[in-house]
Amino acid sequence: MAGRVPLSLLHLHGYLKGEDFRIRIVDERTAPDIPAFINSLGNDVLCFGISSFTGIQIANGLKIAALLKAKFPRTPVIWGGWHPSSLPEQTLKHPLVDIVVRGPGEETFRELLHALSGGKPLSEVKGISYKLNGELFHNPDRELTGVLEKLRLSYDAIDVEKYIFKQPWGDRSIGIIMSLGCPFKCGFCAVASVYKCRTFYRDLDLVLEEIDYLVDKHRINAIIFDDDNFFVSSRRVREFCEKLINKPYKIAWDAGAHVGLLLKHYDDAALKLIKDSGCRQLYIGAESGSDEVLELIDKKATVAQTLEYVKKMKAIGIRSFLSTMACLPGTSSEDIYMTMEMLLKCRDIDPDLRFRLFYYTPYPATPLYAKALETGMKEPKGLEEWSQHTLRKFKAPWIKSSHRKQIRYFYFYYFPYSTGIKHEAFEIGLLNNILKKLFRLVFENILLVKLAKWRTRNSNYKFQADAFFVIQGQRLKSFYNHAVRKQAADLFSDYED
Ligand code: B12
Ligand code: SF4
Repeated sequence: MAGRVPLSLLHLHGYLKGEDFRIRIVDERTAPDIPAFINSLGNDVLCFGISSFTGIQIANGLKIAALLKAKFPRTPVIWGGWHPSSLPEQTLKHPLVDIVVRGPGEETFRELLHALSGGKPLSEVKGISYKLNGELFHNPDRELTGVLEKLRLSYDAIDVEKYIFKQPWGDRSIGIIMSLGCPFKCGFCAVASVYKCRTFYRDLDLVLEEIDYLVDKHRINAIIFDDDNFFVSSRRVREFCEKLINKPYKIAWDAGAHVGLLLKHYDDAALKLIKDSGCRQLYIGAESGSDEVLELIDKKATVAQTLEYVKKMKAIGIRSFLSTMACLPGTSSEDIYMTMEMLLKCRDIDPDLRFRLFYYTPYPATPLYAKALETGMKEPKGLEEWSQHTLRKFKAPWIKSSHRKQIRYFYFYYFPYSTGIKHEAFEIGLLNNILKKLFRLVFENILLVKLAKWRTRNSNYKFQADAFFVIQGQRLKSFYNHAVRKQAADLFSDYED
């Protein structure tokens, strides 16, 4: 499985259907040989486009841009997506970048293609930054418009089969979106920088047609909605659920919500409808077990609401998923313990609940970014340095190694061992059977389970030799999976020092 469908590119391709341009999507995750592909291209290419988040995608984008520039030095290389949109000036300074498309790209890219083919000067294309004779120019922003509404995505431009993945409730799952943007502006999140706290919807019937197509053509049986905040409009969600229930097929789905908004606008009847239409999991950004931290990140939600949400989901029969984060600048180790306590309380309400506990990673164009810089984060100086800015590699100066250790212990030992369920962390990296049994006997035995239960019941995290021992086991497993089984880096390596 390659990862999520490249929605950015399907949007651009879909929007440009009917225009007089031939567009090819090449996904570095699925293309077998990009250098060979580049070599096969003739001299009639108008431009190249590269899409990138902040992080590792930049490194791969730069490698590809270098190959393109080597063969086609005069063909413009256009960068779009979250990283170039967040830092257009710095991005544009890189020699492998000629033009940056800022924010939603559909109309900007269309006009840009016309401009490049001689229609009008670059200075007239809103929403781009570009280089001319070594000078940098930033055109005015493009207004946000409703291009999304009637957009049909070009699934025929990619090999959809490569993006189908397994979920517990469907072995042929795919990610799609119904809307983009969100009314909130949480401190760590970049969404408001582009969508200005507005939400843009796709036409419901077109989305349902898209689902029909994916079910008919690709036997999709589960959908993950990648919307920023799927539940913003309760009227649309109700309509969607009613229409889905009336389909001749059954499809499972999951989506993300803001907890305050969900509790306010969805009563039990609405939640039941959501459940009946196939919703299996509903995830929220619970973020922290400390109301003070929630205020610091402007979450507009409380710890009590998180507990209430888990209770409601349990009663209705939808699985809760909590995304949490720790180690924000200016917070203390006490906050980590409060988040641990909150997760354990939620687990007491619903033992089947799932969660992730991330270290906070600052992103440009987010409200908390300035605080991160003030607190000692060294700003990456260019694209190469930004490509190392990932959950795994970024080491915030304010995160002590004792904090990292505590999170590791909780995530890989205290929580899963005391729950007795298969935590996400243990669903990865399979050793073969004998090794697995041996591993379980040494590192997952009943004594450790009892100790984990005792510690979490009594909130006693002193003298953590047992945790240290369990983590060595995880380290061993992770090492074995990389070195012997040649697997890609696993979840455990995200939490290594
Ligand atoms: C779905 C999603 C995921 C999915 C799938 C990601 C994927 N690889 O496709 C998962 C869950 C895996 C994920 C993971 C992460 N995500 Co995420 N994710 C999203 C989400 C909600 C939707 C992405 C999407 O499909 N958008 C829809 C498309 C149509 O919009 P778009 O990508 O912006 O593309 C448009 C424009 O940018 C532009 N454009 C884009 N590329 C190009 C290229 C050219 C040439 C042109 C002209 C234009 C152009 O035109 C497009 C059409 O309008 C976004 C928020 C958002 N609203 O986009 C966050 C978001 C992108 N994620 C974010 C983050 C931080 C992460 C993680 C690092 C989180 C973590 N702690 O692990 C990881 C790392 C992912 C990685 N390195 O690949 C941040 C990124 C910030 C940044 N500066 O990069 C965002 C913005 C959310 C946030 N909270 O701020 N994510
Ligand atoms: S609710 Fe989610 S999408 Fe909306 S601003 Fe907060 S983190 Fe971002």
